[in-house]
Amino acid sequence: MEDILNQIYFDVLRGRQKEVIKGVRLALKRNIPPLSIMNGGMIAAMQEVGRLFEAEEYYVPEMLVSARAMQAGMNILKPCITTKDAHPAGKIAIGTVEGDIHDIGKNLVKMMLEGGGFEVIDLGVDVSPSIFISSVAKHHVDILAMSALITTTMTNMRPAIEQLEKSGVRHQVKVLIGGAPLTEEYAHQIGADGYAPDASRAVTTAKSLLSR
Ligand code: B1M
Repeated sequence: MEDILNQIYFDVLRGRQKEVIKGVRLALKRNIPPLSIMNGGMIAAMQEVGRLFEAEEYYVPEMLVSARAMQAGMNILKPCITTKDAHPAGKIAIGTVEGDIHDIGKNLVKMMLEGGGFEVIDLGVDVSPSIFISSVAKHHVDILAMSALITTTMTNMRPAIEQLEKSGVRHQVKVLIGGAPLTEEYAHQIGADGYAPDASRAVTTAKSLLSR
């Protein structure tokens, strides 16, 4: 198991898309759990990509090819993680905040939420507060989920929550936030209802928000 995960790790790190696809298929064939492939192989590699970028050993093009390789691997894993439930646990609109185009984490959270029985509307990336707000009325969602990966874009969550209040729809939805630079404390500061540090905890937090 270690060998295959290591191989996937290095293939994501080097941005070798075809090899990642082959590696993930092989790992599934050998009954390695999808979440181990995700966490032990691909997410670990993206963390290293971030470290190399900070150390100026990787630049944006390298980050991008690694991101594409990871996305290709996630596409293979998706059917193993997601389910379509006739009676969804709730409806969630998810998006990456304005100014931010990072979507790997957001897509992973989406996948896990679907696996947890939620119906998920994907608003995409660079989502303005007004799009978040209009999704509440348009899709009748129970939860608005916002992701941010950059310290300068996470600040766009507060205006979205403020606009929800101004539009008079704040009471209709719970707000869940997450992304690498965020914290529980920040969630309290901006008036969000919940914070999750990773995709699995996004599912448990979403469920607990709806049972309150
Ligand atoms: Co960017 N980038 N990037 N990048 N990038 C980071 C975020 C950075 C930390 C790298 C670094 O310096 N170490 C840094 C931000 C620094 C800061 O905050 N001040 C950074 C930068 C600076 C930039 C640019 C500005 C670079 C430039 O142009 N000079 C630029 C910004 C573009 C923009 O958004 N406007 C940029 C661009 C890019 C690429 C396009 C090349 C690419 C993204 C491709 C894509 O997403 N389709 C990219 C990548 C790949 C990264 C790193 C290397 C990896 C991100 C990732 O996918 N991680 C990243 C470094 C790092 O994270 N170590 C970095 C894997 C993913 C599974 O984890 O997204 O954290 P993550 O999601 C986790 C949790 O955070 C959580 O669950 C997920 C998994 O369990 N989570 C939630 C996420 N959303 C959630 C929502 C929830 C709950 C949990 O509820 C709603």
